Amino acid sequence: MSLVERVLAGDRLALARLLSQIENEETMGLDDLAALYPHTGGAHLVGMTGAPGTGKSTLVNKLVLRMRQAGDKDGESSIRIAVVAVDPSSPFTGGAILGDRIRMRDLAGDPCVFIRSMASRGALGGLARATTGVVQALDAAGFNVIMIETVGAGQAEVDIARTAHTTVVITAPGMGDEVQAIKAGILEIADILVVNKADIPGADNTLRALRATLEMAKPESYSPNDPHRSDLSIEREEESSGWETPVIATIATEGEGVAELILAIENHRTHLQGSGEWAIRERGRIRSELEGLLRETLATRFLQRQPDGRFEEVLEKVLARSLSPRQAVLSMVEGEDE
Ligand SMILES: Nc1nc2c(ncn2[C@@H]2O[C@H](COP(=O)(O)OP(=O)(O)O)[C@@H](O)[C@H]2O)c(=O)[nH]1
Ligand SMILES: [Mg+2]
Repeated sequence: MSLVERVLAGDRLALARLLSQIENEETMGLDDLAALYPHTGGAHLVGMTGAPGTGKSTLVNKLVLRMRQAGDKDGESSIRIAVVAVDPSSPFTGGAILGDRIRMRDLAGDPCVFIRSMASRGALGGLARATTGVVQALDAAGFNVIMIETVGAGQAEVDIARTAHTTVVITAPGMGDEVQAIKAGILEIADILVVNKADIPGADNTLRALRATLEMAKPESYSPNDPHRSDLSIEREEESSGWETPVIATIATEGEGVAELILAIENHRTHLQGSGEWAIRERGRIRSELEGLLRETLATRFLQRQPDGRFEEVLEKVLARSLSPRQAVLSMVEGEDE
């Protein structure tokens, strides 16, 4: 059996091997991914994003446990869930390791759960590309829900919003997150907002502040001519008609609020599918993936074809201010000097 066939047949070892090949951008793995592509499109992609230490890993762990148990009760014990943890090594994520260890312990041995931690080497763009590939492979392998845990830091959150169908933004009291959230444009990308660590004093304030900010940020109050609006917010505004972003308080360590969060995630999927927004998001997602790949491929190929030292030569001219960056690029593309 080929690796592709084994992955489709549910072979976990084959899947793990394929994911490594995709992460390393090995041609063989990327070819296998292409062969698997027709089998993708079935999974509900759920992005879980927030600052380090807000409790994302703990929460994801509880969500997965609860979803698996609920499946058992409904006689749907076959619900398969994958977790992709994208946690670029950060000097202040001491808690992440603990959360991940607890998660591994609780979920290890469940054949319907698959956890993958993304290695954090190379450029951020490479990581995003690898994550997209890993998610596609898991989708093809038949996981019904794929949770993508990312450390939110502005742009990364926006990128996740483009990768996931449902974006859950996690905050915690006392982290100044209410303010940060607004700065990073988090509210624009959140389909569901979670205030975790509701057991900590001050959680009420965080909840209140977020609800108030959400109320103010309702689409109607946007000025259509606001130059600071991102394209994404415009897209999302059009898409999000009829969905009111819920704000849910949780205590991940106790499992409190977890059932509510699961319900909100399921409601959002139902909303996306019922309103036709699922298809709209799917198109937007694939469009931006295609555009990104096209840009990257063209730039890489172009640079490979340049004579040795050509780029450096042009760079020197820009440094010396004898060419503007735009002129420099045009001169390379058009094969002229000045
Ligand atoms: N008090 C309290 N601590 C929590 C809660 N959820 C998670 N934590 C703790 O916060 C720390 C960071 O959690 P972790 O899940 O690793 O956060 P992540 O970096 O966002 O993935 C760990 O020590 C958790 O035990 C909660 O609801 N209440
Ligand atoms: Mg974590």
